[in-house]
Amino acid sequence: MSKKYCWILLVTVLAISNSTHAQQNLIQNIQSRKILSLNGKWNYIVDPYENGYYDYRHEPFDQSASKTGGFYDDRQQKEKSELIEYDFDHSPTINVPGDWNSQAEKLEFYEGTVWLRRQFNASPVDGNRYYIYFGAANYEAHVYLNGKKLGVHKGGFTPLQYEVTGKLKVGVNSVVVKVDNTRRQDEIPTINTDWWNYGGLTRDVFLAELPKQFIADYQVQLAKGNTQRIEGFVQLSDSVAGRKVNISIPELKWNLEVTTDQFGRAPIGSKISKLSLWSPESPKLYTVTVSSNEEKIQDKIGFRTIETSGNNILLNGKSVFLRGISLHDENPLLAGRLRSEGDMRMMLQWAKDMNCNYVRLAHYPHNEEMVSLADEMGLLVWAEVPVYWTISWTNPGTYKNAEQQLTDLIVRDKNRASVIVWSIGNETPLSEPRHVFMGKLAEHARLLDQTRLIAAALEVHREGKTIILNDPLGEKIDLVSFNEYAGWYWGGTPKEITAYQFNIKYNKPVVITEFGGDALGGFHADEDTRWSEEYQEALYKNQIILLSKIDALRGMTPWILTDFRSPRRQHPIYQNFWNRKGLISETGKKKKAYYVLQDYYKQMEAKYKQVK
Ligand code: GCB
Repeated sequence: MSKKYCWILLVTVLAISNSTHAQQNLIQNIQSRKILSLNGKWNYIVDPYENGYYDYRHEPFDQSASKTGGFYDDRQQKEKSELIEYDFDHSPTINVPGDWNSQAEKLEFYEGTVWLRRQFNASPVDGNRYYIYFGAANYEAHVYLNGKKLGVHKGGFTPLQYEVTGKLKVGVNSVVVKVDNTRRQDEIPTINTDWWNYGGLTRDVFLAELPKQFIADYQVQLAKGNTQRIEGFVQLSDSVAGRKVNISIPELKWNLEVTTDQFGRAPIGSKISKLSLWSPESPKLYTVTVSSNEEKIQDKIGFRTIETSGNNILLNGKSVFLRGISLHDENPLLAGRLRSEGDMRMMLQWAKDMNCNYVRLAHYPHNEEMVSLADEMGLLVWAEVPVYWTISWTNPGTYKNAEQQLTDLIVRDKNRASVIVWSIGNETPLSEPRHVFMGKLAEHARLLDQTRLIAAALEVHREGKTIILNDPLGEKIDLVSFNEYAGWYWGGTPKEITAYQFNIKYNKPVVITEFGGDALGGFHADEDTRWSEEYQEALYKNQIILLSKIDALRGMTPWILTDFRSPRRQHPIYQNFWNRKGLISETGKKKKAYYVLQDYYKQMEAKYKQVK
């Protein structure tokens, strides 16, 4: 049995087992099913002492059926003598999707538990199946429907879903979620990061109605390095053999019928011709239909290959230079997580206007809609999990959590042509336990997807004027990617950094994941003055000179497209809780360095047009 097959079986078995309180595996493209949006106003209760979860002996209410008092019961007073010390109906509301920090002034710095409640009407149909789906909840979510616990999920940037078949009432239903964004050492990410810890239900929430036996998952992609062969699988929700499934691309008159095995899985492997390949210049997406006896769903899928060969990155067999920029999932203009398609388009359009063909969606999975937009707008994507800085390398639970988040990311976005890189982490410091942890993650990513590149943003160190990259993880990954802050954290002023040389151990394409420096938009001075736009501009000019010394340089994602909020950044004049390394300020104004990168990318675009 191939490794790939093995994995798919594992996912399938987990997907269908419906154990209480466990995260269930994700249903592919659930948005395209019949859904009832649960976005909108949710009532919330801020609960710093977790009063709605623990009794006065600090024992959870939800561990004992006889205990009352848990806020998840969403109780209403029936008798005038009845004591209930909370009331969702009279509590304030916030918008979902949306983090709480940016929606209520008193919650700006809040890290802890908030209860959120939404009521909705349902009229469940016998024989159909129902799932409640959250695009993301940061960080730990306990989910309850009509007072019954559905499950607990950890990880702030990947979806969670629970089957609620048989648990919905005809009429009014109440869904209550306890969301806790407390930072903890053993979690992913850990306590120390450089971004705002936005808590809440930050992405779409909906109820999905599916037939009894539905299409749980599918993968329809080009085989590695082969532009004429589609490979993948369709997975039904139940382990039923002999079911026919049809996959078609009507525009190409391409049709394939496959049959499920005893696991309810039908492998796909078929020749295809006349495909217009997906690329940033021509982001062609085909409507792909997947249908079973009970269901017919559609997706928009692009087809491309991605590989490395020596120092080159080959997109559809041709060498490509990745003209990129890093992004956080944050709208600088409103300060908060991106909430709408408009927010996401704005960010990606800013990148495109800078002549980018590539974005690094740092440092955690971004919204799946963002990745679909990258497909549509023609931007290649580096996707990442929040294995960031110094996490608990020896804790098995921490590893399991990281692996789960990586799995969920890959399961979610595996049909997106834009995604070419799975990144397993950022700036993780060298040590033996870290090598073991990261090595296992790299192998896991490779097991899940052999068609994309595996990478991580590594660290460099210096000896004299030499910048050295010799992280052993470099052996296991496909790109040499590192963050390099010459001219900001070390190396003197911008004009001094061109004296450095590189010593890079690996013969692989080099894609720089970060460089940059802070500039307060609108602050002008000479190029040696910290925080000025001129300093940042000079830094970009000299970084480009410095990095051009690397023969294998095949791309970069400087840090970062826009200013973003971070509690670490405290200078009262220049930062005020903003990391100012953005090329665009928090008011949307382009800084001088934006134009340096824009010009450089224009040149690189012209240069790589000539390269075969
Ligand atoms: C880094 C981190 C990034 C920070 C950035 C900075 O190396 O990867 O998350 O925000 O540096 O501004 O220092």
